[in-house]
Amino acid sequence: MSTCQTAVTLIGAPTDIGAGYRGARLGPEALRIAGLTESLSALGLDVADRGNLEGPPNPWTEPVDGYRHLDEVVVWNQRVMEAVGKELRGGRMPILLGGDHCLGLGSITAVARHCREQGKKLRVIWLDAHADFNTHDITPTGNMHGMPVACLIGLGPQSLTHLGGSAPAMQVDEMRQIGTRSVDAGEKQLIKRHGLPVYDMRKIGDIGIKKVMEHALEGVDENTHIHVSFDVDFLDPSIAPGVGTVVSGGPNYREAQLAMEMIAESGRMGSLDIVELNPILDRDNGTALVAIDLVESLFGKSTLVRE
Ligand code: Z70
Ligand code: MN
Ligand code: MN
Ligand code: MN
Repeated sequence: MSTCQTAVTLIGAPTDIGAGYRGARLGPEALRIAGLTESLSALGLDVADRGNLEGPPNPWTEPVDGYRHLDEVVVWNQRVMEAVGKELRGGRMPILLGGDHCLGLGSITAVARHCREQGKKLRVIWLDAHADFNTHDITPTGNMHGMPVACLIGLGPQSLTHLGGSAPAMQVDEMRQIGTRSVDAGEKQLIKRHGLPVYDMRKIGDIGIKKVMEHALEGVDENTHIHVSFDVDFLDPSIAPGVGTVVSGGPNYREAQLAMEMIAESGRMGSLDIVELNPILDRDNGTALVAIDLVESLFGKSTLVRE
């Protein structure tokens, strides 16, 4: 086993408050029904399922000043931050079951604070078709699942950038984005201006997933906490159609699996989000099953014949 903790806690956050489509609120149940607890238990992990958090319903209203559902997004993220922080303080590895990706803000804010308190280095591995680096003045949609990375580095409304008390929660050089292939025009400029480390699909095509992951994990040592934020739309739609926004040209099964295996081999994963699964758009819960297979790889299930 190459993980640093064997006690993990599932935290459901059944909301699509930040998304452009409804259905991600069903993600936690879809993952449970597909057997997430059983799969992780079979790998020898001590799994606790805390059930689902509660939060405001999705009013499904139009954006105001470039933010859709800002007040509700703040409440959901506060609850996620508290729940994730509690597990970290208790020495267990939190696994956030989204819900849409706006919740990565609350999750990572808690993780970042924990790292500062423990004197640990933080590395966030953001697996996603999207950069989620929009701000209210450049967003084409107002959907807040397109903004958590910007908020984490201090670009956004005070209520979100200061969720954990101080801003920013993290520095841009603590982030590595993998699999990026759908970025808005203004977002591209902002990525450039802030030097956000992005390994897009072109890079994966150029040098391969193995080298990309070697680069992304460079500098990780025994004092590093890796947070993996796994947006299921990272995967190519041919293997994972059950997400709100499919984007063609993503990692295939084996590329994704190798990425997960390499993270597992680092032995430093300390927290995880599984977000944007949308069973309404899925077939036979197949995307949840694929996501779980890949999460098994994150926790050390290996394809090596001789280990
Ligand atoms: C677009 C926006 C998005 C999904 C994030 C898309 C954002 N850049 N979509 N996650 N599924 O609206 O900001
Ligand atoms: Mn995302
Ligand atoms: Mn995405
Ligand atoms: Mn399985």
